[in-house]
Amino acid sequence: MKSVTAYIGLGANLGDSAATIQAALSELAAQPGIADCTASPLYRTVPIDTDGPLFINAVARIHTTLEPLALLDLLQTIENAHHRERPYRYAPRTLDLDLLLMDGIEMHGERLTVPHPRAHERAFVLRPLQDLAPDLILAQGSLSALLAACADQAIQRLDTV
Ligand code: PH2
Ligand code: MG
Ligand code: MG
Repeated sequence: MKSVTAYIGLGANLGDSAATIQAALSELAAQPGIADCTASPLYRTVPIDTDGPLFINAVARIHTTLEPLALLDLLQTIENAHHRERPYRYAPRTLDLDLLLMDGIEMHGERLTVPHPRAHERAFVLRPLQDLAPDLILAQGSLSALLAACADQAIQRLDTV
């Protein structure tokens, strides 16, 4: 496949979440078929649609020659390497890597839906995405308009000195 731009959402709320997100970013950048990995700042966020510890979230932009399902396999391999467990939906997790967007790709499959069906209503995705791509427009609207609609979702940028 020709190289396309894709955006990956990273989240964690078990263990040393910030360290896990940083490690996952390095691992992602080192994969064959992935180039030019650029990370947003990290954010501390309140859990949405679930409870449990606060999350650390970020978004990465990559260029990839991988097909969507091959990229998903790779993301799940990295999650599993960080001992990701799935006891129930939205359970606290050591690492969650979600394929958010992929240039020119729209798919609705059993394993994977792209664009991510809930990205547009989650500040923990939209805010770091805005850092990487301020002019990006999703099907549901501009990032700034979508962010204004989820202003009630607490999110705090971590200052990396
Ligand atoms: N992920 C979820 C559900 N809720 N809330 C925050 N703040 N961050 C997440 O990454 C997150 C969530 C499902 O994957
Ligand atoms: Mg997720
Ligand atoms: Mg996930």
